[in-house]
Amino acid sequence: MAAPLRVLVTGAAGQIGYSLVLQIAKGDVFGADQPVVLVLLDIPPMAAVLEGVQFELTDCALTTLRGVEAVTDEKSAFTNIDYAFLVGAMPRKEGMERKDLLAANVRIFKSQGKALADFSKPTTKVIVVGNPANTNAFIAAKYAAGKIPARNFSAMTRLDHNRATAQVALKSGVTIGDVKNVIIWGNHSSTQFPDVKHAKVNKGGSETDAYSAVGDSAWLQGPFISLVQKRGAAIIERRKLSSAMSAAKAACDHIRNWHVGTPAGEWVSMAVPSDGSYGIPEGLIFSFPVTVEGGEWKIVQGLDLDDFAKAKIAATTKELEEERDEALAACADSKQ
Ligand code: NAX
Repeated sequence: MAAPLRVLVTGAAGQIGYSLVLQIAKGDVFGADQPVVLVLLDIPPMAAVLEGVQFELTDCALTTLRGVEAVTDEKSAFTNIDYAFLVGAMPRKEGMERKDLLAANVRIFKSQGKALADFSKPTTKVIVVGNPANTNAFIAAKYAAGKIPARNFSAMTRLDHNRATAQVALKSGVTIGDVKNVIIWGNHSSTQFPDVKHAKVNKGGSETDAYSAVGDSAWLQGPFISLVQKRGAAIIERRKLSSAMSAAKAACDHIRNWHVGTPAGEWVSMAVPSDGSYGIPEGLIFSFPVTVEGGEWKIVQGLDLDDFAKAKIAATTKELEEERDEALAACADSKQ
């Protein structure tokens, strides 16, 4: 059996963490033959809860789980890890302005970026789930630069990708496995652009495009887009809590594809540092269609974008540029 991978989950006392740690521990991400050591980080007031999660993981008696460490300091958390799931973030509190929320998160991700540089490996790979995920990933990458390449940083738009795939399957009357290559462009926010122009659906034994399979262009260009963009809010309204089970599953899908690759002819959506593809400013953490081989992602090139798509992509790019600039200003203000 391979040597264990050291996998960090931050915010591990939270609700996404509770679903996520089990999936990683039982082999859903790295495989049934790959042992893991889980490192759980949360803030000191959550130490007892974290210990409870640690106890439960031990009690799962999993053959793939070779150890669980529950910690509340960054040095212990980030030392020698192979993968980091950065889930913990400052939630929006009543009366908090967007700008205050961004500044609070910039402090967290600046500190964690430095901890990655100081204590992690040059090969460590990072997924940021905590919101604003794209911009938090941008800040963490900035402060880990020099030690860890920017391309090892990503933010999660896989939940949006999975939501879009599921809606196309439902509307086409096929199963999830029959739908591939939807795309989420841009930010993990309501400006994201869920695009099915290049998606393929296997219907009745033959492969067709999603527009033909769904048979309702007006729905795909209107209600479908808002449904995916606002799905998180719809879940909060009903559950009185934000998405957790589906978010944890998506984080596992994201890292599994990064670790083992994407199937031939298929891509997934990942927010990664732009290399200028599709005119997106270099360095912005932007959700693109990507394929993965040998642990390296590649942005899918050469997809045609019509004027509708270009306008949607421009809007989400503008939002990300604004967030990036506000975050950089907050970095300059913060002394830590
Ligand atoms: P919870 O509030 O249940 O848990 C968050 C945990 O993070 C708490 O235990 C908290 O103590 C901890 N935390 C706060 N600051 C920390 C720090 N500096 N270091 C370590 N831990 C810290 O939130 P949960 O529902 O689990 O959501 C976590 C994050 O995921 C939120 O920012 C949320 O907005 C974001 N989401 C992102 C999604 C995505 O698709 N990218 C979807 C789901 C989710 O909404």
